[in-house]
Amino acid sequence: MTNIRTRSAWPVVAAAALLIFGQAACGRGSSDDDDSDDGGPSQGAASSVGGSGASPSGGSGNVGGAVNSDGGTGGAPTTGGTAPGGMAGSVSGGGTGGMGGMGGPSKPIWPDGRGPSVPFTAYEAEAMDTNGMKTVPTRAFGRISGESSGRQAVTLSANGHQVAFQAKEASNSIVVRYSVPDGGHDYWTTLSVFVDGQSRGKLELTTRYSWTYGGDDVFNKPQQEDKGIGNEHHFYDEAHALIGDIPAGATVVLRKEADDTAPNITVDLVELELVGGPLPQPAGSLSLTECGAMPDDDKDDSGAIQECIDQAQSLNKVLWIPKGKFQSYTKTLSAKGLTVKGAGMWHSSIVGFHAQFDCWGTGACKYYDFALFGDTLLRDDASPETGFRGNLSNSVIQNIWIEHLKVGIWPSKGSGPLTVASIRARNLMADGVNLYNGAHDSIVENSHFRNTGDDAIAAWSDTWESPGPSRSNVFRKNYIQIPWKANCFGIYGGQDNKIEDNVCADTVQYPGMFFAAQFNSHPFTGTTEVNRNTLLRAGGNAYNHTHGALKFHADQGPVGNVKVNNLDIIDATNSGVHVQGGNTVDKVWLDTVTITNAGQGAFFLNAFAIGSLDAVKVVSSGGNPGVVNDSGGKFNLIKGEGSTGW
Ligand SMILES: [Ca+2]
Ligand SMILES: [Ca+2]
Repeated sequence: MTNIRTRSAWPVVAAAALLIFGQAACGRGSSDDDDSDDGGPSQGAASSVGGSGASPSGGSGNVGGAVNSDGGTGGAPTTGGTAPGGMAGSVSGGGTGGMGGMGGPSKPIWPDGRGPSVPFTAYEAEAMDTNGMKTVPTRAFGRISGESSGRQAVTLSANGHQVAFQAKEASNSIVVRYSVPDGGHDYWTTLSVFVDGQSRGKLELTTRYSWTYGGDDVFNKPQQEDKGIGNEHHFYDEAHALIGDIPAGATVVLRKEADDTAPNITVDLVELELVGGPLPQPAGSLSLTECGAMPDDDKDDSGAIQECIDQAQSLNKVLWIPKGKFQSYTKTLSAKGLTVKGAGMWHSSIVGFHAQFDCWGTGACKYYDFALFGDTLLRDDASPETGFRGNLSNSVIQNIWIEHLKVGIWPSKGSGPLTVASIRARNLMADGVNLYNGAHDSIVENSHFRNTGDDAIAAWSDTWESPGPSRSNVFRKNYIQIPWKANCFGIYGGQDNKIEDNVCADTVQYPGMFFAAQFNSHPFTGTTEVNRNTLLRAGGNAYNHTHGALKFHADQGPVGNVKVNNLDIIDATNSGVHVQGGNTVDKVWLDTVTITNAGQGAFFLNAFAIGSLDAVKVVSSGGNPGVVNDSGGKFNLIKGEGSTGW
């Protein structure tokens, strides 16, 4: 069915919105306690689409083309049974031969000019040499492959199992995306790292931030941690470390040794990066240590950091975060018109549950070159847990690493302009960046998002006490991987927003790009432009529905004024382009779009879909290239010049 909505999410959204308003009105004094400015767009998004918790059917969701090279099964998750956690169970009896001749891409395929320029190189585990077992590729929800980059990983289940690969470039750091069986929030284990045969120590692994349970209807409830309700998902987390020089051509090995005691360790991918030394302290800046903050001692620095923030503001100085790990355990940090700089995202970090900055007053908060490593264990939309929030007008967030928070960046309504550049937002419980309710003239660029628990990048034009639609925002040159819920891009109404030169890969349950009249959004006005993007293995199954890679959902109202140019949709899990909802979709133009190896058709027009869509130079090939039209003739797909294959 289309257009079914449950209202259960609305009280949550409304509560969050109220708190946002309260924060804006109260300023800093109360903001430490009640500044809940995240809340809910996409949680809204996810929960209000309709349906109840049932796990999506794997079925057609696994058709998606080249990835499913597992010998003619159509990619259906048929092998492996149900080992604990649904992970090792996906290991095929075929052992290391699973990928056949494909070899596995060591990095995604996208046209030049799309995606960010990043300093790291990614290596997919399934392309490495291994004596472990490659997982069977699948798009199915609840299977570890389904949440894997490239939809495949390698499980090391015995001592001595390893993955090995050659570093293409000189490096000195490592990031490992891994999964281990759920041991709870206090479970820590290790994985051994070797370079050219020499030990480089052990990475610390944990299940503190991974593993969520239940269907679509419990994602924001306490039961999300209850193993007993099954439906496990959200398997992955990441470890990172500076491990000393790795020459180009060196052999890097990740091995499960006897004292790496997890029952098994699944490795999805590795990133290597040559990290520069710590940046120097800016002249005239105020260092955290001058206020008594002490790094690397596991003792709370919240008070000292706030003292330094207050001093830096009154003295009009830059606040300096030296090299080291500072703790913010007890108090969210409140800034106003402040510039904060660190020694680099690998060198300076603020850690702990309150590794969060609230910007208040007139905004103008600028943050550069450090990391926020939070301690959010579950999704609770009554709790803020947002890395950067508040009035982010005339603000900058650049070269920042955000991890293990609920939300990365969520400006208060009406914020802008904000520049978000070259950030890494990973392993979150909800959105990466949400330009909420009237956020305007802001840019999110050259950034990397992975494993967000909701939209990686959203513009939610909520109408609640709104200053107007979210407008004139630009999302460009980003690389988004594997949101474990919701979309790479979620655009809920708005005016004149642009999505350009991005790459989105491996959405687990939902579209790569989602344009929806939903969550009481303003209408789509002006022109929403979507230029030169790539969607790889996007789309998925949720709420008992198959979702296309590019989706228009006229849920609460019409969707239109959207121009899509130069889009490549590759190996869509379901349809390439999807139209749903009982309201009109019109003034949607596709021009120069390739749809390759779609699982469910180039187009999927839901029952009750009405309106029209213009498709010029839309070329579909491979997979299921045709049109699935359930609209009963009420939706007019206009096949323009140069369109073939469907
Ligand atoms: Ca992988
Ligand atoms: Ca400390």
